[in-house]
Amino acid sequence: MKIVDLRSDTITLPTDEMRLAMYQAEVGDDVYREDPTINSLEQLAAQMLGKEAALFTTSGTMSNLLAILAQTHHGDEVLLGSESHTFWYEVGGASALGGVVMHTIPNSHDGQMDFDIIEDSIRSQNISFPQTTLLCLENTHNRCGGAVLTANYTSDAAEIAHRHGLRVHLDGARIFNAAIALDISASELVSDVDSICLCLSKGLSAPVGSLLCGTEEFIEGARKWRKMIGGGMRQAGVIAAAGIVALQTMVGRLAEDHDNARHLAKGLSNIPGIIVPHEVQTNIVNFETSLKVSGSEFIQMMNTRGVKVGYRGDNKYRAVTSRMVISDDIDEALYRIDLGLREVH
Ligand code: TLP
Repeated sequence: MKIVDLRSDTITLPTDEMRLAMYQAEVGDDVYREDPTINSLEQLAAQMLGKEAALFTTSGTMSNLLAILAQTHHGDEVLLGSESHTFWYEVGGASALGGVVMHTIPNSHDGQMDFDIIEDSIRSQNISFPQTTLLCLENTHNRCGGAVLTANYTSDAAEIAHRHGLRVHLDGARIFNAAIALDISASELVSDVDSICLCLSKGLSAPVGSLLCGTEEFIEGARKWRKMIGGGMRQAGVIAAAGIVALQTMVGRLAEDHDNARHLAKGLSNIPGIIVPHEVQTNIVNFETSLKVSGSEFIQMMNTRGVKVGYRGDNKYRAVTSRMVISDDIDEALYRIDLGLREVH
């Protein structure tokens, strides 16, 4: 039985072209800035996102942490979405290591935060208040089912932040999914944010890595922080090589993942007992069940039928499409889920 793994797009395996590029990569000591492959990857990412410079990091979590460390001071306040990845899944690193207060603003189901609430949350000058110095956005929005923030939304949010002297960081782990869904260039989409991270290891299928992008000055600061937290790598061109292939060859095909996700969402909503609450915009499908089975029973039941999805608590689930699942696999998963639920009823 073929397993249909819909837990995440992080499960994507490197392509043969990536493995060959890794084998052939020219390398050097990156702490001395002498790894030509890393230098090329950083230049390519900066150019694709329209920023001056980029820094290769081990993960999206590290990039987001560095963005906060390099743009705040200990004790500052950071505004971020109540459903943001940084708030939920980065082990509280911004507070633990950066000493910042994470002030959450409600995310609506489309990943947006209300502009009035953002503006009202920015602290005035008062001896008793922390200084609000950074606004974080996320595009596409993971917990909000891969929702896309438009270029206008991003610019308007950045305008509010900048008017009050804040900087803006965008968690763009899946920024190319957003750009493809909106049919605009990624650089246009992020032109008004000060820093952005993108991930190579999700739908783009590279085995490791993320890039943090912004001004030369910001990246120099982030590079120093990266060294402090042990992220200064040596001949890491062997992994950066796969990242170059990812950026050069894997962006366009993300549209296929979006088509598969829409197909999955449509099929799921036709199964009695399953609800897909919101329109699917990219490669993440959030769905809910109104069944008597518990979440863990549902997951177990799906596992025995060779379908893997993520559990989000409260009878809520996540299915993510990627290069590892083709359209036929989606049909197979739908068939197995339908069959399984009929047996439970
Ligand atoms: N997300 C993972 C899990 O951590 C939930 C996934 O399976 O989706 N920002 C966003 C928006 C992300 O979705 C993720 C990973 C990260 C940052 C962190 O990236 P990594 O895993 O490279 O640290």
